Formats: sequence, structure tokens, C-alpha cells
Amino acid sequence: MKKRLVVQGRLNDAQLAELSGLFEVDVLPKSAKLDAPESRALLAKAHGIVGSGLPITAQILDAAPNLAAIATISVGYDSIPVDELTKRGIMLCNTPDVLTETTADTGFTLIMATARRVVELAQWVKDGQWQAGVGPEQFGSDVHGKTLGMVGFGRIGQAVARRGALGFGMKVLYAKASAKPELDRELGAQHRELSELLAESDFVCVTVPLTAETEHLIGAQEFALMKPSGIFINIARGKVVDENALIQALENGVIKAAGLDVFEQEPLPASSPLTTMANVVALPHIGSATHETRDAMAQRAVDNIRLALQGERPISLVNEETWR
Ligand code: 8YV
Repeated sequence: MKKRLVVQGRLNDAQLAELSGLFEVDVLPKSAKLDAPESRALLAKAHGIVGSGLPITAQILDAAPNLAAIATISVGYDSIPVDELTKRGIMLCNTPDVLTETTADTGFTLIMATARRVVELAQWVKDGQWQAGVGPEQFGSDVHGKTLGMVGFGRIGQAVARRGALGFGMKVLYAKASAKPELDRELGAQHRELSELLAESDFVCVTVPLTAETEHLIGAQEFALMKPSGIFINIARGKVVDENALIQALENGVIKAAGLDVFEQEPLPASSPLTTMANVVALPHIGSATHETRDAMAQRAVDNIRLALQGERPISLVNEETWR
């Protein structure tokens, strides 16, 4: 008898066909929730779940007694209780590597857009204001040759740093990661304590995963350590930052600008001051959102769930303990 899969998230036709050839596949509509009563009957029979942005709860796991593997179409898995899965022997697979460069591109887009005020000035042109001429009021800040402080120096953090060091001649500092001598050699990167990094950097870019230790890692105290000309970039998770403290820091000139792809609440409420501040570039969590990368992420999730349910080792297994 074929194993059963619940799929929630965007797979292309070829990916769905691949899975349907091997498993009985139930595709949930985008708006459906895994914890909704309509999903329970499907979960009861499911051996695997594939999906993006999956909030997994103990109730969902209780409803799925046959579940052997979850493949999330994301590198982050902060909405999934890994320990609970491990306790139940359920494999968790994610999609590292395939999104690293695209997410770093997004980070660098935010660095450039904030420093050169791209969004604000493009709107200024659209509003017909160029006729009055460009003056110091429209000037931005240099990116090349400045100091880039990476809070987190994993795959994505290193890829942002590589762009900064090799493409823009930036001095790279990093914190919240162990010292990495090979990158110190390649990029001239230097390890710092977080407080030192905040004080020395022109751009502070957050790439740490959200965990109990990193929740609100950056708050009022940390913004106060930054230069008043400092620009803050977050491509990690909104909850790594105390968003109210960020808003205060931007409003009070404690820091100069922010480029944000992630927020404490997503979608960002239309009432948030971050939607209207001129010195903020806010993106709708599109770090990995290109056709090529989202296809590659979905394919990695397909490969992971196929291998896991066929008794082979998935490519990207988060909880190694479940693999025997
Ligand atoms: C995901 C992300 O696409 O991979 C991650 O962790 O944040 C994005 O790339 C997003 O979480 C939707 O699944």
C-alpha cells in the first residue's frame, strides 16, 4: 500500500507528479490550516507532510499517529517543535544551501536600498519632485569601504559578507558565531563580541536563526550601541529584534535607517509605523522568493520526503537522532 502525504505549499506540476507516482498525495488549499477540523482526517492517515511556513503543534502531531517525516520548504524551522518531533521519532527535513545566495542577494539589496535611499527617491521621481533638482537633501551614504557587522555567520551570513568584502571592499565583522579562521583569511573578517560589533559597524545585518537564545537579541540597549549613522538590516526572523525598540530607535535618530525583510508579525500590520517611515525599506519576507530558488527549495523538500519515506537518509535532516 502506498504511503500517504499531505502537501501544503507550492510545488510545481512535475514535483507533484513525482510525489504522486510514489505516494497517495493530498494537497491542501493554500488557505487551509493543518490544525483545522477538515485537515484532521488527512493527518490521521499521513506518513509525511510537505509544506512551507508550517506551524506544527503537539495537537497536529497527536492527530497524525503514522507520521514519519516532515519536509519544510524553508531553511528556518522556528515554527516547528523539533524536540517534540525527535521524541516521537519523526524526521524533520529543511532546505539549506539552495537558498543561501538568493537570501544573501536580498540582504545586499536592503543594504544598497537603505544606504542610497532607493525606494524613497524612486517615489520622489514618480511624484514629480525631481524638477526641483537633486541636492544634499537627497544624498545617501556610501556602502563600499564601510564596516559590515554580521550578527550570525552561518551560510547566509557568510554569503552576505562575501558580497560586502569581495564586491564592495567592506571590512567584515561577525558576532554570535564561533571564530572562523578560514573566513578571516578569505574575507579579512574579524570576530567580535556583539557589543563591539554594534559600536564599530556602519551596517549591522542579522542572519541568526530564531531560537530561545536569540529571541529579542537586539533591543533598545543594542540600538543605543550603534552609530547614529548606522543602518540596521534584518533578513533572519522578526522576533530576533524587539520591534518596538527598533521603531523608537528609528524615530529618535538613535540609528539612521533599517532594511527589513522579516517582522515580529507577518504579514506586517498595515498600521505599523514601519510601513510609513521614510528611513525604512520593508519587504514582504521575500528573502528566498525568486522562481529559481523557490523551485529548488520545493525540489529539495520533495527529495527529502521521498528519501525519508523510502527509508533512505534525507539530504537535509535537522534532527539526526531520528536517523538510525
Ligand atoms: C521561506 C525562509 O520561504 O527558508 C526560510 O527559512 O524564511 C523563507 O525562505 C519562508 O519561511 C516560507 O516558507
